[in-house]
Amino acid sequence: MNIGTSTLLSFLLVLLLSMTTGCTRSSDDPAAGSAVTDTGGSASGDFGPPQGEPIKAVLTSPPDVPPPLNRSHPAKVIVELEVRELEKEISEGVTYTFWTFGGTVPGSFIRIRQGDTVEFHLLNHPDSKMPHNIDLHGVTGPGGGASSTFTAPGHRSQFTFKALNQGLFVYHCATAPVGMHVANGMYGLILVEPPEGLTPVDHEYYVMQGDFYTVGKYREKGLQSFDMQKAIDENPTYVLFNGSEGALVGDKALQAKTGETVRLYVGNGGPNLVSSFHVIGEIFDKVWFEGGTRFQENVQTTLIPSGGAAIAEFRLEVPGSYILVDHSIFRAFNKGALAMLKADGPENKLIYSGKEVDADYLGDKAGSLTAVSEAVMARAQGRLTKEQQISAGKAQYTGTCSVCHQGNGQGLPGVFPPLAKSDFLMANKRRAIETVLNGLSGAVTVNGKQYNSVMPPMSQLTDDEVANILTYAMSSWGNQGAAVSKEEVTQVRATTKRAEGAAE
Ligand code: HEC
Ligand SMILES: [Cu+2]
Repeated sequence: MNIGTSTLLSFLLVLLLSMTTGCTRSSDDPAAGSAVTDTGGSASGDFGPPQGEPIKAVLTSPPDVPPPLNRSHPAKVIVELEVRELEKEISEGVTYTFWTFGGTVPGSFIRIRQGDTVEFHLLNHPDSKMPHNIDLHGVTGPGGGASSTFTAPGHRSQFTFKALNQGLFVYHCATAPVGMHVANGMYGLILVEPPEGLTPVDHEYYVMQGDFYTVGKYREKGLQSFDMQKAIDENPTYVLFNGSEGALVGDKALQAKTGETVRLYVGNGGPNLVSSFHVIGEIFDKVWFEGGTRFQENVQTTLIPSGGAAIAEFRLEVPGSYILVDHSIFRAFNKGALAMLKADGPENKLIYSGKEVDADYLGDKAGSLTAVSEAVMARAQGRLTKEQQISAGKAQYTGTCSVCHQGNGQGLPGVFPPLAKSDFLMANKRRAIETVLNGLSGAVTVNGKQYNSVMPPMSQLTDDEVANILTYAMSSWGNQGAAVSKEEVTQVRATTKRAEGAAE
């Protein structure tokens, strides 16, 4: 067969296929929605005019999801979403002015049914500085609502759409500069349930990833402003679930019991990064990839594009802490893309022998970082005490230094030198700072014993963090040293060269 015939044949095939789908998906046929197409997926469709009294949509803040609709007919649904520009915590002791849909990042979760007619009201709080609008990916029509919803501060706007397609959709602000509005947290999820609803599960949670760009480096304290150049370069300072580092860890972790099934509605607001979404220690029994109609089974990591979503379902067999990460793993451990799901219940040693994942994976995120922010506040007010530095340093020593030098500072014989009663550490403060910032290699003698190994540079830590960690180490386990100040660390950083490949 020559090229000409095969091209012609495939052209005819495509024509034939589009004619068939054209019939089953005819939008003015009320039965179209229930028609099963040969793709195995659902049809888009109009289920006729709304029935009954208008319903006000229940909106929830993350990680909560509105309850299932359990409705068997299309309705008129009223959604009211208010934009607020709010200064909130992005990490312990770090704040950022977020632009939000409903006061949270991600914005309020919206849940409707395929075929519903949605009367959408966008309100922009009078305290806002910026105009905003909304583009809902679940809307059929140019701009997804954006052109009808441009709303100045103190104003409101309204438009109506019919939800023709089922699925899990992202919504976001699309006001220029679009990237900046999205980077400031203006996104959320809208679930369009299939007509028959979704299978009941024990827990439904709302988790959404986003990348953030601040002028200061990761965990640099205080109010941080948006860095346009970093955003253009796609070089985020933070990659986060639910808008702040630690939004879903410790006592804010997602909760479930063994034997229960969890359904995660996971979105990615971007603006730039694609997420490799993974739950450490779990396998997704089902993933409705890209938020669409069909599911894949037995998935380890699912890709969630910027401006996309996925539904992940799994049953919990073994109790413990499960860590949600973007498996582009530096984002999890150095930019904040880490959340937690805690499963309570009896051990199941046949499936897993036990041992907590916390210490292995969480590091300083396992504990509370309250002491850290207290120290930062105290320093800002010029009343930082050595005791506050020690408490803050202890929290940060855990997970940063303790993997090698051990929690009790004893090190490991022949491998990692001790910090406890270390003559090397205590002899020279400047050298101790240099060791942390720039690493140490070659033969060293500590308390009469020789070590010849490599300590990696830790210049990714802020000056505050280095000062607090060293103050803690030099005042613990029998050591009696003076406090190390942030200024001393700044001075050493300025006057020494970073090791090759180390963070700035
Ligand atoms: C990956 C393992 C590792 C980590 C993490 C690590 N160190 Fe080290 N550290 C070493 C090794 C190995 C040496 C010895 C290097 C050599 O032999 O030249 C060392 C040496 C030192 C020394 C000098 C020797 C002594 O015992 O007094 C100090 C001080 C020190 N580390 C402090 C820290 C602090 C503070 C942290 C956390 C910010 C830290 N280290 C994190 C492996 C590590
Ligand atoms: Cu906006």
